[in-house]
Amino acid sequence: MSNDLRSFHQHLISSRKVLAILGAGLSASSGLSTFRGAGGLWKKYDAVDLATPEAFELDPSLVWQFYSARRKAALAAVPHRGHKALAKFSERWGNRFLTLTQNVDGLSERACHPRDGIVHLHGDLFTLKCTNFNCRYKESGNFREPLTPALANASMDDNVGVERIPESQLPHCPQCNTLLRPGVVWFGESLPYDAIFRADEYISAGDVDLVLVVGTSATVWPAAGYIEEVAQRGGKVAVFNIDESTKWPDGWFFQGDSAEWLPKALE
Ligand code: BJW
Repeated sequence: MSNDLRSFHQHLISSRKVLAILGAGLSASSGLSTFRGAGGLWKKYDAVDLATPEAFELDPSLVWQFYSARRKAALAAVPHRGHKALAKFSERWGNRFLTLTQNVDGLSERACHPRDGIVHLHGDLFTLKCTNFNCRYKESGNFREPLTPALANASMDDNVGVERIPESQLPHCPQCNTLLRPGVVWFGESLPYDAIFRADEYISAGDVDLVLVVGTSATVWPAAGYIEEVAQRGGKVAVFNIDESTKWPDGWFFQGDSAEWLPKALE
């Protein structure tokens, strides 16, 4: 794989359409943890193990503290030059650029990424959903901190412990008083229908000539599948990642911090 910016730029400017797939590594330089590898632990728990319906069912207190700590960390974080470069590129390219983000931290929005140019595959931290299937209450853009007084101590700090919070003191639905959950997509759950629809519609036209793969281990489906799909249809792949160990389809590999590389690549 090449790290030649000149040949990358030549391909970029001649591309009919461009896709970006974003992962947790994009926000690492804003101080947010990744899921796997060195950044993937919260206290003594594996972050991936907490992102499941089973974990929430078993211990909603633990999982709510994990998500509360991440809401706080995301609110305190600031989007960096990489988020901004993607946002500006989206403004310039309009409907010839689509970003599929796996991130739930809201940093792309805070970098002024055009709303119709970004699709949230895995939901977001600031949406709450009722766990009562018959209720269907959903609240977006809830930045209240803490969500309940009992969650005030939830923290990313390893030295701050995890408390056993009674279920009655966790967030509850204002309509039916059932337990609320974070509006994110956990393993085994379907992605939002409109997100899948937009991704499929954009890619299946067959004219995506380039996919930017930013800060993701590309281990989670269907997000990882979109990279392969573009490559199979003849599009090139440009990877922005600090770790070179993953095998990628042929294209460009810009090793290092995506906050450093993206402005050079896209501005
Ligand atoms: C840097 C950096 C810097 C660090 N600069 N880089 C087909 C085949 C096999 C399995 C499946 C399949 N289809 C579906 C499945 C099952 C499952 C799945 O994919 N399993 C795999 C583990 C195999 N998928 C699902 O269940 C999905 N649902 C679904 O498909 O429904 C239908 C269905 C269900 C079941 C069976 C079949 C069909 C849902 C997936 C939901 C994922 N949810 C999470 C949690 C979201 C909420 C939250 O944030 O808490 O999403 S899990 C977690 O992983 C999170 C992330 O978005 C996602 C991806 O992680 P990401 O972003 O790549 O982070 P990391 O940590 O893995 O990587 C960071 C990278 O950054 C690293 O490479 C670093 O090197 C790099 N980096 N600093 C640049 N400064």
